[in-house]
Amino acid sequence: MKMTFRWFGPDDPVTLAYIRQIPGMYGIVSAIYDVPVGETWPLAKITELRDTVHAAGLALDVIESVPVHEDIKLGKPSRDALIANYAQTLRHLGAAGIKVVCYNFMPVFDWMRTTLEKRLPDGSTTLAFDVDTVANINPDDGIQLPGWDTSYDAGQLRALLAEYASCDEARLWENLEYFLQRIIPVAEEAGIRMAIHPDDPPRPIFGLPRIVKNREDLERVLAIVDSPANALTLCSGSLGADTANDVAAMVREFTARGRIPFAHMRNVKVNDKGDFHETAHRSADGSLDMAAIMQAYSDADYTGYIRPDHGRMIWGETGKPGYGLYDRALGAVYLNGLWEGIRRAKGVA
Ligand code: DNO
Repeated sequence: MKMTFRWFGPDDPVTLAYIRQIPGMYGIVSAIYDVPVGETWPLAKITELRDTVHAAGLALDVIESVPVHEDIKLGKPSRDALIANYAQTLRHLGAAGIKVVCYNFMPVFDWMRTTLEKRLPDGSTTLAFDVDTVANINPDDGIQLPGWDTSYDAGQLRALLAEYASCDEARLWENLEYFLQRIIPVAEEAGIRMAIHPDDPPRPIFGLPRIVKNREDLERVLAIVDSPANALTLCSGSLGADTANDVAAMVREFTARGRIPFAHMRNVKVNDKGDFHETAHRSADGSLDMAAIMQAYSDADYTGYIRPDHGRMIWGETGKPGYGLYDRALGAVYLNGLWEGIRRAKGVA
């Protein structure tokens, strides 16, 4: 297992020097943030990022994310040119030594929360999602929710949602198939494993289709192209926000098939309705048995990348919600501790 940490580039107040001081830290997960979605990432920008990370004593093997343009998800005629750009980005990433590319296929919204500052009894704040709040929003009136960054204004958002009116789940699956059939051969040649991130939360929102929500969906994605390069970012917190999902069982199944190059570890407190908030990583703090999930990775002798996903805001830290230093660092140390204990008990560390 290789422990990694997300870094948002030179403007991130969480510096590479701080990240390196977290015990057991192998590398960074990052991206190029100043190239518009749909354009090719220049090789020079990628090698500069890699060299910066390496100079700080950390590896850069994983990119999160190379975003997929909405026209590709919608299957518009412009998709071929956009897929060609995406393919070229993968070639550049491969040339720079990148091994894994995380991406998602969620229409319009990436992850979505209804509040970024739910206060927990211990005084910390955290991200939360409330099913009724979202159900009561009429997207035509504009969506004022904090849980997503976007460059769309209200009018553009309305237009985009209107385009998705004719894109149901079946169509979205077709468009994912079209994308993967063209991208996976390029990834194979570039030495890259594409790792799809599940939908977060794992449910339709605002009438938009969502197709990566559970075990069956993951299985179906992998079947589109049966190649190690067509793989998963197994996100415990996203999948675990549906109590019907057994995350440890998914880890067992898909590691056995060699299809999890990258894992996000996050705990959530969830109810059967689908409301949830993010908690500290420890099993006792949330609904997910994090120890059982790490045990599943250990039983597979997992050698892929893991990162602590979001953390709470603690100790007065301010900044990008979910992405402060302190609670994510505690998460990394907790996960490393679990791993050491589990490996020792097995007699392999
Ligand atoms: C949220 C992240 C997601 C993730 C993308 C992957 O914090 O887990 O934004 O990076 O969905 O494409």
